[in-house]
Amino acid sequence: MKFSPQKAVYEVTASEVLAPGIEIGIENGKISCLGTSLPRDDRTKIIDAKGARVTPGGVDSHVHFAQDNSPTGDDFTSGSRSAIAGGTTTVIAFASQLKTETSVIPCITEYHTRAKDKSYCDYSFHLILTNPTPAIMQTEMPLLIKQGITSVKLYMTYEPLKLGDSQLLAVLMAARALGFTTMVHAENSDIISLITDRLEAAGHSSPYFHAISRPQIAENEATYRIISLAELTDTPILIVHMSSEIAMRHVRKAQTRMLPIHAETCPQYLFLLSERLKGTEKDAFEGAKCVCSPPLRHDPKDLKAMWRGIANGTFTIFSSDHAPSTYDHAGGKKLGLKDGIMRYKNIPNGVPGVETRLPLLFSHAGREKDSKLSLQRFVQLTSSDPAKLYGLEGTKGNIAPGYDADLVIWYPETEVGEGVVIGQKMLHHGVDYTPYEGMKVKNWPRYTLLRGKVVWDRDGEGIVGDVTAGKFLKRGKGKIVIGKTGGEANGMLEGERDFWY
Ligand code: DUC
Ligand code: ZN
Ligand code: ZN
Ligand code: ZN
Repeated sequence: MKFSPQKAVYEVTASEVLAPGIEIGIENGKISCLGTSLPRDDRTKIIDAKGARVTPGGVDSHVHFAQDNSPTGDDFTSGSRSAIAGGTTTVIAFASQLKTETSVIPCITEYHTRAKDKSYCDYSFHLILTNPTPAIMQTEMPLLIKQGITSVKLYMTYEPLKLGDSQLLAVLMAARALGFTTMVHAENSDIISLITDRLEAAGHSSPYFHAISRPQIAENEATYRIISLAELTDTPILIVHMSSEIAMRHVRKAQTRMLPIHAETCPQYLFLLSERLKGTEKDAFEGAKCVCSPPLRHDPKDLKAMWRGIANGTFTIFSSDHAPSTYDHAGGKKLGLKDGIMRYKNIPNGVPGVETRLPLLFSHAGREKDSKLSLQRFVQLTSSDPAKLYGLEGTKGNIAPGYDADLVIWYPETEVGEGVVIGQKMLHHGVDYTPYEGMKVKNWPRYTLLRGKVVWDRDGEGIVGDVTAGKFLKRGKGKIVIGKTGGEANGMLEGERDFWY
């Protein structure tokens, strides 16, 4: 399908903001106006979206593409292709510093090379900081911010990545001074090591024991600790990929005190349980397909708790944490299977999900009795709030004049009929499985538009976008979505902080 670059009008009957019958006018890739009976001429291309829902293009602010530590996973081409087929038009991937690197500039340059002219959707990077030296924090971070890289991810676990409390504090102090956004992987490293060593000694090493080795208490402790450090330094944070209620409660309590503590969860923690790690009768190692961290939890109650956080606002972001490795490949998940012996410790962590993220959640959004969240909440979690938190407000995540015309048009429900059954065969990622095989969703994006151009046409040719179309997004500083800085921290006297702050 081709569009005149000059002007296009899309009739829609509903979106998160629009009344039925409102048209969306698009010029030069941007939304130019919303209204009824918009002017049109013979160059105008029209999509009739009567009866459909139109939502802003998905912003997936947590994906791992072309990262060194998942060599059999997706690169920018396969990952972004998968993104647009599932309604996501912006991804924020990671550029990962090695512990031995004393400058992050070469790392950023390298990741730009991996993405440039190789992406179907727009993209940016978060920097994974594993060695936050004073020089990097004082000299290089301001430079990166100028270049539009305004967020970092910190790990509290994994030997090659983790930071100690003094390093976490140093980054938080720099974040407060410079205004970048800090994401944190919160799990207690020593708890995991202790259990892992003891499981190994007892001969428990199949994929299921991955979940046993990372109990909720490990997430709970690290979550409370990083919230305390953020509170002390009065710095906003986002805790990524949360999986357990006990940890989520710390977030909720902090938010109630108006602290800027944000949290993210992912599809795997809403839909999958640890029993999946046991694999199949035919092949116990199949459980490796569902190894991710934090791990899948044991009880349906755990899933329910995450759904509560989705609906009640505890979570600011619903991302995919798309971090797959190929299953049937010696260098992928099969690293955990050697000479017939399963060793979960060696299975790369992470599942695919960039393409299924929106359809899975959209299926539960609406006004029906069994809906778990409203359509507006769906848009906040998957598009508008990640755009705000990571400095893309004004460009991405909204259907309003001036914003990029990134849109998803969903089938009118009457046309979907029986819905869509998810299967590896229909997906566009580069890996060889989906953990959602056989799961039914109500809808699938009919069209995805990136800056006014159709890039995904489900009933037509499928992927119709251009692999060089994705642009690097120079992001501004993120906006706090929940709480505020300057709040009164627990356990500190008023004014006490002023002596050193
Ligand atoms: N953390 C992530 O963010 N993704 C995959 C694995 C992990 O530990
Ligand atoms: Zn590097
Ligand atoms: Zn992580
Ligand atoms: Zn991740």
